[in-house]
Amino acid sequence: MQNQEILQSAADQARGLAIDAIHACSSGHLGLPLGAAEVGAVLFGQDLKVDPSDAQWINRDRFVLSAGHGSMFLYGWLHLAGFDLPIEEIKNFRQLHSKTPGHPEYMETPGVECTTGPLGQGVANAVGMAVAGKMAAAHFNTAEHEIFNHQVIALAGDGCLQEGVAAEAASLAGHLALDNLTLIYDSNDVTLDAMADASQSESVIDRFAAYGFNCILIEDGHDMLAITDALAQARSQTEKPTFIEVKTTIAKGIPEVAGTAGGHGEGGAKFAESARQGLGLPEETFYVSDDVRSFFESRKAQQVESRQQWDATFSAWQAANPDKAALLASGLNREVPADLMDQVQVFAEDAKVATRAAGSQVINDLAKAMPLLISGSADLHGSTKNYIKEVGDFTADNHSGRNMLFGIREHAMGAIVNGIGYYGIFRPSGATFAVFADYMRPSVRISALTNLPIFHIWTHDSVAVGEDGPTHQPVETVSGLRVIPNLDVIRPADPEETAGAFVAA
Ligand SMILES: Cc1ncc(C[n+]2csc(CCOP(=O)(O)OP(=O)(O)O)c2C)c(N)n1
Repeated sequence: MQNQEILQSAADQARGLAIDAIHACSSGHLGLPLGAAEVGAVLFGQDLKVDPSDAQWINRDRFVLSAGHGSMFLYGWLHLAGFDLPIEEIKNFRQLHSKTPGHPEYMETPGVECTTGPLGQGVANAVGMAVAGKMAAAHFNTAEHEIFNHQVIALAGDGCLQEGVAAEAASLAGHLALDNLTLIYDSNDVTLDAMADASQSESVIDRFAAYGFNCILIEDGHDMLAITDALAQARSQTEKPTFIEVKTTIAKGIPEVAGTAGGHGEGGAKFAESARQGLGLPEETFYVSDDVRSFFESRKAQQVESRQQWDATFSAWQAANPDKAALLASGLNREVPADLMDQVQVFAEDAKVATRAAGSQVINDLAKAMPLLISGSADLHGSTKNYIKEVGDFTADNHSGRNMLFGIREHAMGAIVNGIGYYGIFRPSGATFAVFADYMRPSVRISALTNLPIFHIWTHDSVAVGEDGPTHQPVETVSGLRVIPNLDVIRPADPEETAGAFVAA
């Protein structure tokens, strides 16, 4: 690797930024930004296909920091890579109204793809983005022009991978053979309270192999050549998602806490001065050297140039495919036909139709009016009745299918739907029985917090589900959903109201 020396300086300076930011506010998490600094250097200095001057470029690689507590990792690298995140924002880490909140928040910071912090969900968001990337390629690429061909890369720690939602999502990602997805596992043997072996003893990499991932183990996670090689292998995959286990030393750079649970949080910040000396950093805090700055400036110039080449392809594609171009623009602008209410079935006031049967008719009408509408179910399409007819299922072999078969994975369904929503072209939804909304509640909460253009369908909202018994009777469920801030909960009571509810959603 030609740039190894400069990337090593960048890694140590990124460590310095994390130490200084966390020291300044006396809170935050040092462990991941210091432990995974070389991963960051290779990703942002070499691997990621992004345009820092336009964080919304539609064919960018999506990078998801699933381990959101390590937010200074993301902020430090976005700053160095030349995104619109000036050093003042790094100095304002964790302050109210800064662009550098304690955990990454969607729409607050250029380059932050999604809100993370609740562990595990970011993995499922990344799976959703990878699904959306495949869908976008299937809907919009043509034999002449490839508009979408990016990767989705997520960084997760032990905490994320202990969470069930990550397991649910990874299992589906393997099944769907999402070869555009790479999951990097920051394997540092430490969680928060203790060493990871206090609460886990399975081989995580074997688990991911069983899910159907192409698995790579990097014994020394500070070896940038090994990281470069693994990421290149991931990019050339054409059959499976890739899982890269990177053995790192948590809080590397602060010898007093490195490699221990004491390195996870802000505890090491009290050793800031000696740590900075040990890393070869000058006394000046928030230091970035001229050579590191100019390395990233020239990298950004190259990235902008590649982006311009893509722009030329995109213009040619637009000219050759005006209908596709209009559809893409409508998806990106979250447009909904103004006359949508006129395009769905009208039900008589006294129509004797179950609300979910009415919903089935309406979602099929909506799907005709909105070609980017996606409908999924957690193995209950037969009961939730939200299957879109004649558009096929999204499978490993059919990326243009518009029905998602999530399997019995409600939490992942919510977070994958969020991932498709973050991606920003499709309008996805997921369905299950109302009583199981609680299985997906954490991702519903995030979807509300982030204003995502997605919706959830929860059927069988009645104590009258009768024979199924109390486990299936959603007595308190709707009240519980209504207390989630910014979540519109509509409870239609007849076919006419059902039509209105779907159109409103
Ligand atoms: C769902 C959820 N539960 C608990 C937490 C609190 N928490 C934040 S980080 C962490 C430990 C994570 O361990 P790991 O992923 O190994 O992170 P590392 O120590 O490597 O930084 C915990 C329990 C959380 N953010 N989300």
